[in-house]
Amino acid sequence: MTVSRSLYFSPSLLLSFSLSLLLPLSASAATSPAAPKRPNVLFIAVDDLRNDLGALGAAHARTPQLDAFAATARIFSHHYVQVPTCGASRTALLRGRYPSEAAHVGNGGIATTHSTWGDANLPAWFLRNGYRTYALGKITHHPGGRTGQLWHDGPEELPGAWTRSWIPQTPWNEAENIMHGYANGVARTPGKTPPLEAHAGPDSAYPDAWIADEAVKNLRDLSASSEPWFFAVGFFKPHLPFAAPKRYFDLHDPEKISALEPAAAAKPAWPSTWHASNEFRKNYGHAGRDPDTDPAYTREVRRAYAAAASYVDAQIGRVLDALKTLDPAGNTIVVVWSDHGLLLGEHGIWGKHCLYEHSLRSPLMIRAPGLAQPGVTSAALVETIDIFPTLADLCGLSAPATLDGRSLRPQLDRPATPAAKPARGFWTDGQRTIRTERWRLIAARAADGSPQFELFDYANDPLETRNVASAHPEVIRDLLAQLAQRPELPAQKSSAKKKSSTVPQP
Ligand SMILES: [Ca+2]
Repeated sequence: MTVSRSLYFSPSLLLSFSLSLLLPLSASAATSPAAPKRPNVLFIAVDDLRNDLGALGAAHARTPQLDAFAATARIFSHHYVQVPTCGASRTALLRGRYPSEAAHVGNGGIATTHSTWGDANLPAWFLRNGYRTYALGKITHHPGGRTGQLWHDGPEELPGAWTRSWIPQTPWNEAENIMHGYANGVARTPGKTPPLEAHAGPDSAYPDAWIADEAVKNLRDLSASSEPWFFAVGFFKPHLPFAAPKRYFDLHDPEKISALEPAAAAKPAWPSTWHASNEFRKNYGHAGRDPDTDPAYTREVRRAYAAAASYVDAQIGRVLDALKTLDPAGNTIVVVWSDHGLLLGEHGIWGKHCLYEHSLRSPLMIRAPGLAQPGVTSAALVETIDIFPTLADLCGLSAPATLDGRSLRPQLDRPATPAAKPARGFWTDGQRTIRTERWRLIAARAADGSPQFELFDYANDPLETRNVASAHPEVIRDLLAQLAQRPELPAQKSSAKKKSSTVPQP
């Protein structure tokens, strides 16, 4: 079945809308019934969710709500983020651009560089185009969008972009505590509290149920609005600590958590960009246990992550159910996105902060009114920077000339449409990667400053167990030439390989 793109936001309707803007106010009001309201957008951000969804083929996952949503949406099985850490990935999302300075690969990229952006960022762009823009929960690096003490007050992280940016009042009180919270308002004690928690209590024992409550309440208010709205709702799980009500753990039998292939779990034997998993190992207390050497603990950690994913799935489902009631015709554009993936023992890494496949690949699903072939997966390589131009396109807005991404309308119209470009990723120390359908090149510098390459051939090695750089110099030349089309970021020393107590945060 082919559905005309006119079912999205038709150019003719857009023209009549634009003309109405040129009319005097009274005349405009008189003709307003003919002026279409632009589509609303519900943007759901999930934190640290890798492609472990049933709808993405993860047999062990228990994610019924997102799977049901996927059946109504375009599923992008090969979506790649630009930077594998929370704040920097969200910087790329909101700018719609690859990192172009060193600050853009750190978590402070929005706060320290937004003054040069103007309104060329996703929420400001929608605001300027007549939308009300809302950010609830974790949308930028600081949940609630404040950068002061405990992220409670102080300067806005992204001024002039949001009609409102906030977190609900909860037992965790401060934004920094809600980000890493345990059950019933307990805050993390860095380096001491555990990475896992199963609490025999209701969903509201953890923050995401509060986010869902607040989202549902505000969706009701927004649905009565005469202005179009862009509502970004940011959930916290399955980010560390892997914590959820016990009933979500009960969905996952630890005996059925499969072990990784030994070659996939091995620390790279070649000169590599491996790191020491400091966020996992140093920010939490493990009571002497190590998932690299203790198979029972490996299963516990992987099970807890799956449980946290099931918990956030249930909370997202509540928001999607409310939207279904409020907008039964499905006129709202809905995006589900995660800011990056996570390695759960692959390459001997427990975390993100690297340029391997599972760190950069994360869920992206888009539902638009009139979507052709809902539930069909697009395997095209797409990137987080594509979301801004896609939403502008679907809503009939022009897009800033500065955007690096491409609208995904071709893949929404026809899921078999191939990728428009490779996927690029960036990390500290000047590390860069490029992913094509067959290859991934990670370009870095060795300790002595010489170039260091990791090349993976997914056609023959989907688990990234062999670095074949020395066998394919011509492939490296070609991929480096493509990488060179983007500016190289100045090397910025990462703490990831050091024993410092300074640990990359989310
Ligand atoms: Ca994250």
